[in-house]
Amino acid sequence: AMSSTLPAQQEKVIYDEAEIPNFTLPDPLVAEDGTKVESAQAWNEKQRPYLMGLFEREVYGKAPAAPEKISYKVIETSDEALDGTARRRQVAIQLTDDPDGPVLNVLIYLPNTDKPVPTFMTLNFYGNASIHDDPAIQLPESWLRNNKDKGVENHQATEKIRGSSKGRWPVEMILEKGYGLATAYYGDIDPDFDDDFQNGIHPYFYAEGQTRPKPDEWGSIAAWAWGLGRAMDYLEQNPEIASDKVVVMGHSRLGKTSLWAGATDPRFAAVISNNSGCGGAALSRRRFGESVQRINTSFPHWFNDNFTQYNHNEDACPVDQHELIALIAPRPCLVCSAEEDRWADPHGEFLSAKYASPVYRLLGVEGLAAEKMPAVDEPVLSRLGYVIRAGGHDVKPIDWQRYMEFADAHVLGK
Ligand code: GTR
Repeated sequence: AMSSTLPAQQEKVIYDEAEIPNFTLPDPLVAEDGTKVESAQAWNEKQRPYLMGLFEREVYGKAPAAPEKISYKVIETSDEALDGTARRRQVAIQLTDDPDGPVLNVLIYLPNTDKPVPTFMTLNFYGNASIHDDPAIQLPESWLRNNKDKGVENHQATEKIRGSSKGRWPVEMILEKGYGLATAYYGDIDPDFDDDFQNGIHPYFYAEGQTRPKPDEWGSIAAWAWGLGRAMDYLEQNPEIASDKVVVMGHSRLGKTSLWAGATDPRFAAVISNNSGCGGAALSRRRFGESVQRINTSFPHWFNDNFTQYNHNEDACPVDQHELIALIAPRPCLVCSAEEDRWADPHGEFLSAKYASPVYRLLGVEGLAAEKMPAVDEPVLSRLGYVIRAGGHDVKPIDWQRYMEFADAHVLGK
């Protein structure tokens, strides 16, 4: 999206409920012509496609269809991974019909069982090798954000990248609970910086003469979400995976991405967003913490160009983020906040789940089982769930414990 002229640093950030402007949220159950949406059929056939079209046009941008054929190469496998406790698969998925085009490298760990494994699909920030010390994991080859501590120099991975984010990835704990973990580096799909969409996946889909996405076409979040769909194409081909039990989870910008992936791709059985904030689970109209103007200025490539119309002008947007969660209904969705991550507006994330609930109920399932913001570390694990953890913007083992408790109940039906 194009940047606004107001420098982001000059924005006053709202961190006080009393300073939130008055606003009226759009009702997900009121149709374009003002009539009430009263049946699951009316929702599925008319209202849902209408809202989906609005999010595509005004917020994330429309992504292209999946490539015609699914092509992938199994790069490496082991049935003796992690000291014999797990199976490891490394697969390169071709993202376009062009065999020389970009590939998404997916790393999969599965517990030792002969049954199809329910699996978390999660993009990562620093390459697959960053999630675990396992020396067999391939180093990422795509552009990475420089970070010496994480083992990135000159935008390239060094050996030091191995395990550098492992605190966020309790792989052994996930496998012990009977889940698989599939992960891929988001930069394989589109490097996370503003280059006018010259690198990454976008140019492969330009029409003749086109040099950047149109105002209603995909930004980077939509591209990452689309890439998750390509990973899902592969997971569906692999009989080791219970492909009807794949939970898409993401943190922060990748939490925004997991919500959009879940909304656009019904194959994801459940959706978890962690600390996703503005443009994710948080209501834009509250303008609490990160605002639409701020995010479009700091990250002009995340959303589509149309979304910049709502800088300092959130009320004009025909949708707000509770309707993004409504697009996931009736599938399970867990919204996760962190107490100190006020930039992501925990209360606004809670309210999104609350105001998506009428759609869940219309579709015959339970909505969020809380009317008021729950206390810190008192998870509300209803089918549409919400949890606020103590601490800051991060993913911790306790978060994963809650994801699995949630998935046990709503994906495995335990
Ligand atoms: C911040 C951004 C947030 C969130 C976060 C992250 O700088 O303002 O919207 O996405 O980055 O992804 O870690």
